[in-house]
Amino acid sequence: MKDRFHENILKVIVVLLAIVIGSGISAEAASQVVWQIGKFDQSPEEFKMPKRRRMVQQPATEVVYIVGKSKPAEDWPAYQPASADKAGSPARPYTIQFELPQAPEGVYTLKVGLLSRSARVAQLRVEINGHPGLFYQHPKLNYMAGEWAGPADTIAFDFPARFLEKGTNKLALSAIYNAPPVDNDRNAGLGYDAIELDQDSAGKFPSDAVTADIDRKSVV
Ligand SMILES: [Ca+2]
Repeated sequence: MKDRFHENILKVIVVLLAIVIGSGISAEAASQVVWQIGKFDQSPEEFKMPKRRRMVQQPATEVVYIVGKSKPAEDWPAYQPASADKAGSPARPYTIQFELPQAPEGVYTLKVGLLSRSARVAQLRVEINGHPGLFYQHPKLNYMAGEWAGPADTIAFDFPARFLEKGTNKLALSAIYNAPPVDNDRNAGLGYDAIELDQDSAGKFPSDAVTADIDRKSVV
């Protein structure tokens, strides 16, 4: 009888161990954050604000944000003017530079939280180490109170590990607005809420899905 009791206890321990190990494996397979810039809170307050705290065109300076060194409040502007803001001037990309200590593997997901205060909604151009894609926003009204409340959208897409490399990587974001400029409305551009790169190291990316995925939303 006593032996059977011990046997049952042993069975329970084995089952519990299996559950713990199983949950550990599934946790490892889940997506992990590689880096995040800002917070997804439908506000650009953590970023570098233009003068008078309005979402207006900022001086055209080169933006290179180095993950691990740069600070959102000092190095990433809350707003990015679109290409047509100034009579069709070319888009100035904001670049994120980051290091990968290991060879990239699996599937990566980029999430870009955007805010807009203009009816002229800019498109987001993303270039990952030279691989371009163009994404259209579908802003939803944001009813959060505050000076910056406005339509918001988060663009998220997967891309394969082969877009990245061990060592230094560059990801460039641009605001594109191709309609003719209108004198009384120069506010087409992107407001940033947060940007995040995730990795699912166990994920598999279908070999023909990149083009399909990016083409669905882009005209590069
Ligand atoms: Ca934010």
